[in-house]
Amino acid sequence: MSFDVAAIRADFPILSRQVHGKPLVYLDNAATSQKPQAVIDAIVDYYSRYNANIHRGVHTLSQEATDAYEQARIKIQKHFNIKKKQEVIFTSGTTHGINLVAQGFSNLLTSEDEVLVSALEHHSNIVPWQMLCERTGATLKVLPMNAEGTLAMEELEHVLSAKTKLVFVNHISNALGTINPIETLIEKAHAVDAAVLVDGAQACSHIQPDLDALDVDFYVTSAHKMCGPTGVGILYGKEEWLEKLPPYQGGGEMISEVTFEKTTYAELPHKFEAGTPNIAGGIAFGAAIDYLQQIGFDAIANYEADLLAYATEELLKIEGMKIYGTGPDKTSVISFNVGDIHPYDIGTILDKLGIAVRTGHHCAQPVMAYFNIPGTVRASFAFYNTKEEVDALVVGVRKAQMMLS
Ligand code: C6P
Repeated sequence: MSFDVAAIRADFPILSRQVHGKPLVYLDNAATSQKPQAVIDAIVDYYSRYNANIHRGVHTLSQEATDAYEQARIKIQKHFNIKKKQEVIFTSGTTHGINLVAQGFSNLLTSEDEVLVSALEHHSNIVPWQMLCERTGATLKVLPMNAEGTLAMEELEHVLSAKTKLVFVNHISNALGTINPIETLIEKAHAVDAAVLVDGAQACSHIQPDLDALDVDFYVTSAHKMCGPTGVGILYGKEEWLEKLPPYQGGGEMISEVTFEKTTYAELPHKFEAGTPNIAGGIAFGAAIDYLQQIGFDAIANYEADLLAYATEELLKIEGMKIYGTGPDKTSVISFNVGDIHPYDIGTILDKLGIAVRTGHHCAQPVMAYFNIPGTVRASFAFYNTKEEVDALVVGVRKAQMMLS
């Protein structure tokens, strides 16, 4: 069956709008994806028909809301091939998940320990660990990158040792699109008894990770990158780790019993889910997973690979085009500069043409520092983008180049 991109686009109401009088060409999918009608409907349905707090009420609405929310957890569990449903913790997104784990390790590290971060990380997967090191005295080591924008795996033996207690790496780099060799990193980290957290924020819209097969200790992602709503995501953690970590926040729903003398905590996953969660968001996350599964991740990967190859070829025809992130394994992200034109100027002209890209350091300043640039223009493609939109981008960049040179 061929990939019917026109039918898919019809599922996304926003894709038919105009920006500055031009059809929207949305190429900022790495920042956040657009939402299909099925996801929008799930949110409207919850608020119109069964809005209620969960896990608390005996009344029908509360039970319906609780069922829908817990069904979404099970959908997520199955999607990521997670062994136990209590290993799925709802969060507000990737940043929340990483901070939860980093905070949890505060009493598990000493000044003798080391933690290892990759050079390709988003600030969300650097700063919480730096804060952890400040609290514990542990040392932050960095696995360097190379000119292709891939990890310098040959350096691993110099930065990973018996002192390493934690390794954190993104599955896919948001700044460059590089797919990192997480299987190898997990295996090598486990060989020295270090736990691994993988930041899957950029991965889960392109591939379907099998977390059981990966044997990863923690995996975090955000629904909004996967056609779901903002303000919701998951932390997966192996049960033995989640049992070991203390609660992140205290409050309602995360307790078993409270007295003024002592509080005991709820079982997983509730121990980490204090307060009223983003109920509509969790339910709509489930709807987003249904939607993506119905399209199929093999179909998505094939279509996006084709789009990436076409866009790379066409953009490279532009004089002065420099693409950052040229490794063999990458997803549909193209980070580039043209001559010495500032990325912001290109982004502003593209916007006038209805084309949405991200410009700047993409919350990955160490990656930009490595290339000695202030930032890039980043075009990030989703399965609902088309070759015609790639052509519009290429025309737009040429126009910007003419105007700015
Ligand atoms: N990257 C981008 O334009 P949140 O904001 O918590 O949903 O995700 C943070 C985050 C963590 N790790 C990676 C690899 C990411 O790409 C992101 C979000 C967006 O690249 C917004 S900065």
